[in-house]
Amino acid sequence: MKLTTLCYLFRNERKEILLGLKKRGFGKNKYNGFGGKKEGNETIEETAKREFEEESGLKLSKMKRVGTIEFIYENKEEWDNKCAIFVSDFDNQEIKGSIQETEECNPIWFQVRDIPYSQMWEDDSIWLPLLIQGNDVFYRFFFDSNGKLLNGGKVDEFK
Ligand code: 6U4
Repeated sequence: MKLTTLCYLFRNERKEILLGLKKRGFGKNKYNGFGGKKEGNETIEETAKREFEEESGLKLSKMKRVGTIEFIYENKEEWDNKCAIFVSDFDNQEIKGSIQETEECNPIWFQVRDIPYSQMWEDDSIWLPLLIQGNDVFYRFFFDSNGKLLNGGKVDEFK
């Protein structure tokens, strides 16, 4: 299964979150954190930083690993991915670059209380609120081949 990353950037004492509206590829027209596939022999943290910069324009110096989520798709093995989840805080680190819309993604700050869950992957409303409260997230979710959530739950073996 391919290894992927997702990173969520917060600011203003975690009252605001940066989300990207994906404009193409997997998850098109959905808001999500920033991330993608591990390449070559980079570490998973290097992947997370590279993908964050490619999709948002921001080069972060600090990210914290907070969990692992497996996304499994019925009859679409090529979509399956094991995703390393990271968080980062805008206010207490050196950040290079500036937020930029790219061909791939449009980054937008949201108030945490206004996160657009109806325009996100269905699983996000289950675990993102817990992540925002400072919890680790170790989950596995199963989807049909249209990306509809079938079932899933916590997985302790990832810890
Ligand atoms: P690159 O490597 O930039 O081409 P991309 O086309 O964005 O990657 P892919 O297929 O490499 O996507 O990786 C899938 C991305 O989508 C990862 O960041 C994880 C995320 N993802 C997949 N299923 C998800 C789901 N059900 N809920 C969610 N994120 C999901 O929140």
